This record gives sequence, structure tokens and C-alpha cells, in this order.
Amino acid sequence: MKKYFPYVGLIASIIFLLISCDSLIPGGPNPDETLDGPIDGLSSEEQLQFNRGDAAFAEVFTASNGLGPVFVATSCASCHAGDGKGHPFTTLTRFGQFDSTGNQYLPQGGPQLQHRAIPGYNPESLPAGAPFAKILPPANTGLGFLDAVSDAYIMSNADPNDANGDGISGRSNWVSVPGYLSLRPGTLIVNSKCIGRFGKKGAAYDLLHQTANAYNQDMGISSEYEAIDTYSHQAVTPEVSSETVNDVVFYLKTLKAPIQRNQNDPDVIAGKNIFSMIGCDKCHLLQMQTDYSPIAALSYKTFYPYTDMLLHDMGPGLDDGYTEGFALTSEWKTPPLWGLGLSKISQGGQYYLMHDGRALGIEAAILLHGGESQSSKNAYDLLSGTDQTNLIKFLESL
Ligand code: HEC
Ligand code: HEC
Ligand SMILES: [Ca+2]
Ligand SMILES: [Ca+2]
Ligand SMILES: [Ca+2]
Repeated sequence: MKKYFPYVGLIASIIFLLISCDSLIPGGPNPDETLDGPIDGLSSEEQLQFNRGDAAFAEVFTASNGLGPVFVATSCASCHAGDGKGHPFTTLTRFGQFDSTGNQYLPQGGPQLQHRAIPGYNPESLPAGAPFAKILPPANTGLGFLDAVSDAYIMSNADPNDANGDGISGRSNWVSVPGYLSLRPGTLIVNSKCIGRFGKKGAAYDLLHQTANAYNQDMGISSEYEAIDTYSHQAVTPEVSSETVNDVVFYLKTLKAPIQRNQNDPDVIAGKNIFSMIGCDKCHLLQMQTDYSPIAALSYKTFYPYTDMLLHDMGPGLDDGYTEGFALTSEWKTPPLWGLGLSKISQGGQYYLMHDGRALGIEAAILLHGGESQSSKNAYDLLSGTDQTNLIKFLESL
């Protein structure tokens, strides 16, 4: 018995140290290094709705409050931990093909695999031979800014036929918009379809579309918006209220954009110049502007996401044979690079980049660029070692 006393004392002093260290840092961790706070300038009412959405985002579902019967995970936060990127363990599997020929795996549960089930039900399995893509959860930061950009602004950067001959032909995905969504002012409608701007292939029109689908497809939670159960294929009563879904959407809209660190470091400045010099900024645009937003803090703002929200053919290496809407199997939407250097925090101390996390570092991600980005990648290969290091320092500062 006596033998254990010193350990008790040691543990007690470690706990004491942990508590006292914590209290030395006013206000907790440095806001530059966290992703989960609100944007500046919210009214007190908006802050309350943000808090309600934050709590709902973390809510864990079980069979008793509607989980499943088939599902992928039990809460939004389990895949989007700390609102940062996910880990290969939390990827989604999408399967089949959906383009001009239609998704032939729809009767077999396509396009999303629900590989878990509550007791008494069978989880889905991947049909033999179905093409599939693993999709890593993206960070959820700054999405309100991307939501508040006008369609006209997005289209002004598109060049579907590569009219300027630079080898880059970004285009948008055009998606059917469910009746429960209200369209943004200025929404372009072409053949009854609208520009999709969320999801890695741009399959979701806005954050309500993405969220209602996530409740239904990822957790088996029905709402007034998405009421068809993924197991029975029948309409079921809502398991989450529209108020809660709307709070989560508000939370996503008002999560702050990641804050750049070390932007005055000369190496970081040199790296940013190289980023533009070798054409990375043709897809990862340096800045964008929002249009009018009813949330004042998002209205008419310049922001720095490093994306054009357009689809690009990334070449055979990134072609998994899976597509959505008009997006081809080799096409992916340019991901924002803001927060890139903070992604390891929610990924267990290791980078997992690109749509499925196959790149274990920033350089590995660059080297996987093909198709429209091939010449940018080739230019990277020809840089001096110092220039490559500075470019990566810049990317880590984002
Ligand atoms: C099983 C893991 C998982 C769960 C649970 C989950 N997500 Fe996701 N989420 C993903 C993946 C993977 C993507 C990328 C999907 C795609 O590209 O089509 C994604 C995409 C998103 C996006 C789009 C981000 C962007 O940059 O385009 C939003 C917003 C989002 N999720 C919110 C939610 C919300 C809200 C919930 C809970 C209602 C939720 N997610 C539950 C894995 C998950
Ligand atoms: C033709 C458009 C295009 C160009 C040019 C381009 N990228 Fe990308 N980039 C993309 C797309 C699309 C993806 C996502 C591919 C995927 O998920 O499989 C991506 C992914 C990335 C990622 C991984 C991001 C993440 O969160 O997983 C990094 C880092 C990156 N690009 C940096 C660069 C750099 C540096 C350059 C210049 C050498 C560059 N890109 C040039 C379109 C482009
Ligand atoms: Ca359910
Ligand atoms: Ca399914
Ligand atoms: Ca072009």
C-alpha cells in the first residue's frame, strides 16, 4: 500500500500543473490555431444561435432517438472533429456511377455506403465491381463566406472551354435543387439546374442542402427536409426538428475562416510569390468577395479561401471512377487551402490530404496534381530546393 503513495502524489502534482498551466493562458488556446470559433461581429442573438448549432453539431444519436437503421457515424462532430479535416477512419464511401448513363447501383443502395446498422438490421455492403471513392471529411471553417459569393462571381472565373488557352478549364457542377431550399438572389438556373458549391464534387447547392443530406445519409436521421429513410426507402416522421437543422446551418455559416499565421516571415512571403509564379493561384484563387448576406458579418467581404469553387480534371491518378451529377470521374472541386497548416490537429498529428487522404504531406499532395494542374506540378519539380521549402512554408502558414 505504502509503495503507491509517491505515485498518488506525482499524479496529483501533474493534475495541479495541468490546471495551473491552463489558467496561465488567458482565454484558452491561441485563436490563430483553433478552427471552432465564430466569426467576429455577430449580434448577441446570432451568438446564441451559433451556440445552439454548435451543441446540435455535437449531439450523439442512438437507436432511441432515430439513429439509422443504417448509418455511417453517430454525430456530425465525430467526422468533423474540432471542425477540422477528418481522418481515413472517418471517410465516407460513395459508389456507382452517376452521369449521362445514370447510377446503375441505385437499387443496391448507391451512391453512399452505410456500413453500420443498429441491432436487428443489416448494414449495406459494396456491390461487387462497383467503382467507389473514399471521401475524407473536409474542414467546416469559413463556409459562410463561400456560401455568400454570388453565382456570377463564381462563373466569372470559369473557363469551361479553356478560351484563354492556359490549359485550365474550371467549370461548375449543375445540380437539381430540392424544393425545400430557397434560392440565393441572383441564382443562375440552366436547364432547371443550379451551381453546386459544397462537397468535393460540388453536389450540394448550399449549406442546408448539405446538412439535411448529412443527417439523412450519414446518420439515418430524417427531417422535414429529407424524410426518405435510407433503409426502407419510405417517408418517415422527422427525427430532428427543422429548427435544429437551421441552427446547425447557421453555425456552419458563422464558423470563422482560419487565420493565417507567420504572414510576415520573409520565407512565407517568398513562398506566396512562388505559389502565383507557378500557377497554383489559377485554381486556388488568392481572394474572393462575398455578395450581400443577411448576416452583416458576411456581407460584402473580401476573404482568402484559396479556391475557385470549380471542378477541374485532375488526371487519371485521381480518377476513382465515381462521379456526381455532371462532374466527371476525374473531376474534383478545388479545395480551399485556408487552415491547411492546422489540419494535422484534427488528424492525429499527421497530414491526410486530397479527397481521400492519400497524401501524407503537403509535398505529396502537390506531386499528385495531374490533368489541368500538370504544368503547375511540373513547374514545382523544376524549382530549387529553397523555393520548394518556401512554398511549403507558405502553405503551412495558411
Ligand atoms: C461519416 C462522416 C460524416 C458525418 C457523420 C458528417 N459528415 Fe459532413 N462531410 C463528410 C464528408 C466525407 C464530406 C465530403 C462529402 C463530399 O465531398 O461530397 C462532408 C462534407 C460536409 C460539408 C461540406 C463542406 C465543404 O467544404 O464542401 C458540410 C457543410 C458538412 N459535411 C456538414 C456536416 C454536418 C452538419 C453533419 C451532421 C448533420 C455532418 N457533416 C456529418 C463526412 C461526414
Ligand atoms: C487545375 C487546378 C489546380 C491547380 C493549378 C493546382 N491545384 Fe491544388 N488542388 C486542386 C484540386 C482539384 C485539388 C483536390 C484534388 C483531390 O482532392 O483529389 C487540389 C488539392 C491541393 C492540395 C491538398 C488540399 C487538401 O486539403 O487536401 C494542396 C496542398 C494543393 N492542392 C496545393 C497546390 C499547389 C501548391 C499548387 C501549385 C503547384 C496547386 N495546388 C495547383 C486543383 C488545383
Ligand atoms: Ca432514423
Ligand atoms: Ca446507401
Ligand atoms: Ca483557361
